[in-house]
Amino acid sequence: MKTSTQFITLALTLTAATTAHAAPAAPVFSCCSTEEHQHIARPDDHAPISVMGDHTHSKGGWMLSYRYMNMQMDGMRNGSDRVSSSEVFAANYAVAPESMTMEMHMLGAMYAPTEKLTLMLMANYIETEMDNLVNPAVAGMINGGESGFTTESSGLGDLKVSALYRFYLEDNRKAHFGLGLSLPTGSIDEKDDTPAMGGRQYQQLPASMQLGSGTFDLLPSLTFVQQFDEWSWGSQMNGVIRLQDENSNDYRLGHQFEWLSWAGYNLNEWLGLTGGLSYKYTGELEGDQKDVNLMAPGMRQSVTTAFEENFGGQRIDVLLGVNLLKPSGALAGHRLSLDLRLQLWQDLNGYQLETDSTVTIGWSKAF
Ligand SMILES: [Cu+2]
Repeated sequence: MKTSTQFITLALTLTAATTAHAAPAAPVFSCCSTEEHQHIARPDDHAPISVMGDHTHSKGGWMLSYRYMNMQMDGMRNGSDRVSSSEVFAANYAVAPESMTMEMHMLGAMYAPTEKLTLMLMANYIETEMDNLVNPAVAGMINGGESGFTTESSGLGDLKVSALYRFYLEDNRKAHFGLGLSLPTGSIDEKDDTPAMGGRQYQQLPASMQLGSGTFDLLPSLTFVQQFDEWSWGSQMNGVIRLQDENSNDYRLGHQFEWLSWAGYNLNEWLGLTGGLSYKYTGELEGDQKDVNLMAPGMRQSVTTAFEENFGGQRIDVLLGVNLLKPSGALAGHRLSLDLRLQLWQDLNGYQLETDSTVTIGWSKAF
């Protein structure tokens, strides 16, 4: 009963928490505290595992992490409305994406050379798979009469280097900003067998199936966290700014902006629950994607993902997660986390696959 009351209080105070001084705040910071405080890790030291750059480390602190992410996209939208494949065909496209899975394996390292500065490095390996439907009116001409086909790509993604600087620490509140650089190490030249006049051909895949952005991207962020005895909350704004007008394939992905807030509640010293909301804006792709076919038989457009107007949009997700932490003993400092993002609302430019859910599972160990 006490627990449920606290949950309601937590939810109610989330939006007003900057001004909330309900209890005289004890200096409860652990992972990120100044040296005079005893280091006692707690489950909600970290935001939901899908949030990057949410915490900093004390001077000399290291952390290694592995995350696995699985994103499921199923069915198309135009704006915020669901559309069927026949509606996409009626809009003059020869091919409509049907569903897509993206899996990502992420290896991360963090190191704090000073009390205020934490450096981060993240490398990832991506696997994508997309099922497509072929317009029955052209299936005989470009796909041997088959109603669909699948494309795949896999390999290393873009390497990210970042610095987090904690500029504010007072009582139980802290804030840091981050500045990162995404290096174009991921391939943008992935190809697979796709339908063409006279049968399948090994062709350039559209941007949504490529493994990197192809551009140097700036990754700014600003994070605020406040911890109480049993719970905490935080808020982060982050962005992706493309630093180049086009990559080597003549296009660039849209800029991104995300604002998310979360709350964490510790059921005990090793188990914490997290919940939150995320708003994300993605701009349109710009440019024509080199070597991606635009035309199909009968004066039709090829596939929705070949056209820049079918990229970008806005979305709101709800985040639900668990943080498991071993505070002491043989496995002290090992952390297991799970985070589920579910779509509440999406408004997509043009015709695009909707993102239904993203699961992230992670392990980390601080030294
Ligand atoms: Cu860390």
